[in-house]
Amino acid sequence: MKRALITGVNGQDGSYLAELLLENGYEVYGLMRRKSVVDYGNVEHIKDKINFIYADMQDVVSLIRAMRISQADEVYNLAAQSFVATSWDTPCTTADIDAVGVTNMLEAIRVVKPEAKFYQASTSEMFGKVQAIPQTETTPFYPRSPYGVAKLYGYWITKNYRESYDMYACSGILFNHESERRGLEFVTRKITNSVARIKLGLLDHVELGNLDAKRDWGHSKDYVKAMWLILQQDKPEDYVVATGTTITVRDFAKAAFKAAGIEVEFEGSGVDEIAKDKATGKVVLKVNPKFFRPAEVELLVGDPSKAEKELGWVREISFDEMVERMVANDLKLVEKEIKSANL
Ligand code: G4F
Repeated sequence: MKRALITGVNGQDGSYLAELLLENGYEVYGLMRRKSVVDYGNVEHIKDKINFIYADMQDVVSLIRAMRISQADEVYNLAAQSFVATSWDTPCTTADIDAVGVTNMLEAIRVVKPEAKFYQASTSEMFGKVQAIPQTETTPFYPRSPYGVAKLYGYWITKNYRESYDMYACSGILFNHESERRGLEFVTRKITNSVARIKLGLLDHVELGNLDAKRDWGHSKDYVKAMWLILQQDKPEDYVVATGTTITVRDFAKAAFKAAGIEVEFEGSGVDEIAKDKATGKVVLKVNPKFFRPAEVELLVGDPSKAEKELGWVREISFDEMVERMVANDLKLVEKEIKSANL
C-alpha cells in the first residue's frame, strides 16, 4: 500500500486528491493546522479515512515529524495562502507559507525520506503579465502579486532540490481550477453563489471588480488527476495543466446566470458597467472598484499539450458543465439555508 501525505488536505484540491488516492488504495495522511474549532472543511465526508497530523508549513520541525509519522512515498504540497487579493494585505505571511514553506517541506523530505516523490502546486499566476500566448512550460515568468512572487520561489526551489539532490521533485503549473468546493472569495464561486441568492430572492445584485480579466478555467477534479500522474512518471518534470481556452469574468457571469435560467445583458463600461435581467429589467450585477487589484493579471491561457502527450491527461468536465454543476450546487445550498432559517 502506497502512502501519501497531502498538505492543504481540507481545501478544494486536497479533498478531490484525497478521494482519488483513497480510491487507488493509498494510505492518506493529511496535515491539519490547529484551530480553536476543529474544521475538516472539504474532507468532512471522508475524515475517518484520513490520518491527520498537526503541523504547519512555517514550522519545519512539525513537517519532519509529519514525514516520520507518515513515511510518505508521495508528498503533495497543496497548502498555501492561495487568495491572490489577500497577498497584498499579508505579503510576509504569504511568502512564509507559499515560498519558505516549500523549502521547509523539501528539507523535511530530504532529512527523513529523500526517495519520496514531491509535487509542488505551482500556478499560472507566475506568468502574470504574460510574455507569450498561450503559456507553456518554457514561457518566461512575470508575477504580478506577492502571491505570484512567492509561488515563483516555490517553483524554483523545487527545481533546485531536483537538480541539487537528485530528488523526484516537480511542479504542476496549474491554471485556474474551480468546483462546487471552491471558497466563496474566488470570483467563480462568488458569482455562482450570488446567482443562486439572486434567483431565490435573497440578494438584489452581485458586485464584482475587473470584468475584462480572462482566465483559463477547468474543474479541480480533472486537475488533481494530473497531479497524481505527474508523480507516476519515470523522471521528474514540470507540466502546464490547462484547458487551452480563455474566458472573461463577464462571460463567466453570463454563463452562471444562464445556468440559473436568467438571461442577462451588459451595458455601460468601466466602473459604470452593469448587467440587467432581460426579463425583468432589474440590475443583477454592478462593478465595484473596491475589488480591483493593485496590479492585475489580464489574460491567462495555457497550452496543455505536454501533459496530454506525456501524461495521457484528459479533461473530462467542460466549462459549461462546470458552471452548471456549481450553480446547481449553490441553488441547493441556498434552498437549504432558506428552509433551515424558515425564511
Ligand atoms: O478567482 P480569482 O480570485 O482567482 P485568481 O486571482 O485568478 O487566482 C486563482 O487562480 C490561480 C491560478 O492562476 C491560483 F494560483 C490562485 O491560488 C487562485 O486559485 O480572480 C480571478 C479574476 C481576477 O482577475 C480578478 O481581478 O477575477 C477578477 N475579479 C473580478 N471581480 C474578481 C472579482 N476576483 C475576485 N476574487 N472577486 C471579485 O469580485
